[in-house]
Amino acid sequence: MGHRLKTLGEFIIEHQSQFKYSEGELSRLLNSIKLAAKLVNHEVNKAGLVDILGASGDINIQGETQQKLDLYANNVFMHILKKRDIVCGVASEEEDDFVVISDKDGGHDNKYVVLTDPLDGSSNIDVNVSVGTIFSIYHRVSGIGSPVTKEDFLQKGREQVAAGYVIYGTSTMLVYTTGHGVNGFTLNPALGTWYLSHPKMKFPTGGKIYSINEGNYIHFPQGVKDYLKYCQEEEGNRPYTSRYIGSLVSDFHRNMIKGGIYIYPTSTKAPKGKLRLLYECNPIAYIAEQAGGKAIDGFQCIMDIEPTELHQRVPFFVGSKEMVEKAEEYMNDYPDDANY
Ligand code: AHM
Ligand code: MG
Repeated sequence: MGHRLKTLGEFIIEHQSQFKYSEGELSRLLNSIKLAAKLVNHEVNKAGLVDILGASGDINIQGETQQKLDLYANNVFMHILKKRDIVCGVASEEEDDFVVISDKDGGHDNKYVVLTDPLDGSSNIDVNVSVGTIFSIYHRVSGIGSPVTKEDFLQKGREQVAAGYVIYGTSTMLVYTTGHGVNGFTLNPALGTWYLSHPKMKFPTGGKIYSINEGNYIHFPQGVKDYLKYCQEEEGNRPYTSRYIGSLVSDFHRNMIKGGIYIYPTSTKAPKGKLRLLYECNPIAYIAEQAGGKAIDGFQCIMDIEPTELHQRVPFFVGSKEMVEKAEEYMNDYPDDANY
């Protein structure tokens, strides 16, 4: 018999000691995330079958119509995170404000906060295209024994103790880091077990994929336009290949495996970009750096940005280090664009 594949549960236990501050809580927290991911996966896979599809009609704080599955995923993650005696508060892209876990639920004595985009790219569900869950975990800065505060959530990405995403794709994967590299686990849906399928994930060198919504070209900053021209030039290993799913987790995941850059810049339509610093960019940036890549807002590292509000947006350039650095060079030709 060949060697047996390692499961996520085994992996978490083996690497328990690498978690900063943790006395086993982070392992339990990851265990609860893998359970929530399975529930969401099950529901996402049924999306074409049941009448859960389509807009639920509610508008979220950013004025976007929420899809029913967004709400479902949000509820699952909220519920599972509340009930584990680990988390003192949760902030979600789908909630207007952060959620305090009450003293009754033991929340005041818990050490961690979780920030999540429970179902990113949900406009893709109706058309059977991959979506994802993104999560980010911090140690609280406020004192144990008190309710969670906004400051616990407004920490720089550098302070993350773990981050990851689930991709509901042709197969379902959970990819995460605790600051000791990036590992990817694939779900065997028949058994409900996650197996270590992608150990120590790293961006390959010599990436050739660029991912950007080029329909917005006319609204892009000049540095981005110049970089796109560079991507399309005939020279060395260029022109690059353009690939854009419109689902951050999927675009990022492919680029990490094949080598590439994802860009969601500022534009005259979205002067601060579209993606959210806390729920989307920081966790993806942490994974990118841990996989040897880089993530910037065009000028500075995403994880060095001091957050000022929960739903803050930032321009986002993430992927293979040398590609992001090349884009950064072009951005630096227009230093005024750093003041977005
Ligand atoms: P969402 O959080 O409302 O789903 O928006 C985020 C998504 C990303 O997954 C994706 O990369 C981007 O929005 C696509 O935006 P656009 O359609 O403007 O290209
Ligand atoms: Mg999102």
